Amino acid sequence: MSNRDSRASTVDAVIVGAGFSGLYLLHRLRELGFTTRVFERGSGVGGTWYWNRYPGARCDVESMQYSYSFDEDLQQEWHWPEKFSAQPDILAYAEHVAKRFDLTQHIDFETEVSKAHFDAATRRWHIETNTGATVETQHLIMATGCISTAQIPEIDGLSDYRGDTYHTGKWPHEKVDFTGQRIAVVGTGSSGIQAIPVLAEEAEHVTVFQRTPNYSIPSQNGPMHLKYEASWKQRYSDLREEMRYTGHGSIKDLNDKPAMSVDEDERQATYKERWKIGGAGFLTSFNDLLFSQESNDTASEFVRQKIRQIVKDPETAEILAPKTYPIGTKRICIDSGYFETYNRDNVDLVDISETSIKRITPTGLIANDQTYDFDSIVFATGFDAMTGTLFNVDIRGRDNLALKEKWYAGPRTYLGLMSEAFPNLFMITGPGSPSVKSNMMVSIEQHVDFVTESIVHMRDRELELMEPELASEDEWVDHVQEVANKTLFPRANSWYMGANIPGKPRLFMPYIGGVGTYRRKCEEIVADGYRGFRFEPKVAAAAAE
Ligand code: N01
Repeated sequence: MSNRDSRASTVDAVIVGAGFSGLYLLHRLRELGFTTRVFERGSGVGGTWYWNRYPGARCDVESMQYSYSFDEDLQQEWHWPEKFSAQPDILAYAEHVAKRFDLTQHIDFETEVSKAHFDAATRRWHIETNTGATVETQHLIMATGCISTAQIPEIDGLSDYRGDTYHTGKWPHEKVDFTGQRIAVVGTGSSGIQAIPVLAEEAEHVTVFQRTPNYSIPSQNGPMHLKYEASWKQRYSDLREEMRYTGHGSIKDLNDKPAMSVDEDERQATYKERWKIGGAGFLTSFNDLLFSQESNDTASEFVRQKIRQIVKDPETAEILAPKTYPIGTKRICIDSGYFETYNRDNVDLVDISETSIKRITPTGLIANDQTYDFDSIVFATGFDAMTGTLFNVDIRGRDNLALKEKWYAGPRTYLGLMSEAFPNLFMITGPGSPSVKSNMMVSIEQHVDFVTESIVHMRDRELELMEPELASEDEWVDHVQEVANKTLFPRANSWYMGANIPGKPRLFMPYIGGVGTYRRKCEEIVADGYRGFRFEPKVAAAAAE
């Protein structure tokens, strides 16, 4: 297909987003001979890694496991410089993939899809963008990511502030120089925890405003060991296959014992060893940390003790030590020298758990009845996760039903892939799938393969529409909650629960039953003739029957 054809106004599939989901989708669909349009709001590929350019941004899944598996040459040839990759290296990888598979020329950059309406008469989706482009498509695939709508809280006075403001998830492309500046950081989730140590190295003074403390485990990051890299590359295809059927889509050493089945000495020794290794594997120190409060308490206390040992000022250490929710039920953070940063003379911590920020002033902010002046404010305040980006597009299915309306009490999907009344609308890593509770690369590849194989299934059988049965969707929605309710996750006010966005329904959005379990379910459903989905033949083919 020529470059001009890819600007066609009628295509087989529209893909929204050119992150890792969109790129792989584009590659597969083009390989299979489908016509496509890809719309991307950024000026380049990479999705999350295009936007989150804040200082210290890094992936907390190991580099050898956070990459595509679909091309053997690609995975053999690519070299990751560090055990955990920094944002610029991951973005360079996304750009390399786009170039290597000749994808970039087929993407409309700086173009946001504003409307997507299903027309029952033509059985096509009608797409409109902010640039005025309109397209008719049979299939619409939302590859828009789960954490892509950045949130700056509505604080009084924000528009009057005369200094510079930043959000970690929408960081400028050019280097921001904080040298000599007094800066505020609001938010201590994964992004804040990664950015604060780096900002503290550069700025004259950093004041951190913390609403809820977070559990964080050191990454113990370092240069990639060439022997380690070679050991992965020798067995890459076997290891990738193993990853696909694990609990979280990555190979971690799960200790298959409950925490309380061993004595105190063994428990402490296990946590110490895991802390030394670093990374999210701390949560697999025992097999019941996310199910048993008693077991979880032992891990939570271990981390609190570590914080008390690292942070020299006991009052600061106590503010940093999380006590109101079980470890792991808000996304575990992985850091490089986070708690140590509070031993620096140029870093202060302000506890706003009881009071919140009262207002922003032209020169700073007021919190706890104290006035602070800042040259810049960095918001590390998170995202309207999983549904926010989908709702930013006016998506309407059968009978003009808005997705937002259908999901007013929480997302309703079958397998996190489709929603009834929205034929041929697919979501990559949508709510109700393992998505953010997994190694995203593994879940992305699985969903892209599922979607492209479904589209081929339809083409081969002259089917025109695919849609979940309402009963299957209802059953799946209940199942997602049932599985989550057996865990400790609902006990935290996390973005997994929608708790960070005022007015958002409170329910656990991802599927926590495990990446392998989920994958097997999908395989069984396909083997059983796409159980729970219904298809409609092409109108002409139907009439001929
Ligand atoms: O966002 P968050 P994030 N006043 O929502 C606080 C992925 N990620 O960007 O906890 C004051 O976790 C809020 O406080 P509270 C990863 O999946 C991955 O850090 O709601 N504070 C919290 O402290 C991650 O989970 C990587 O009480 C306010 C913070 O802002 C997800 O992205 C790196 C506030 C937001 O934390 C999101 O992480 C980075 C207010 N009005 C991100 N509103 C890696 O791979 C919010 N906060 C390593």
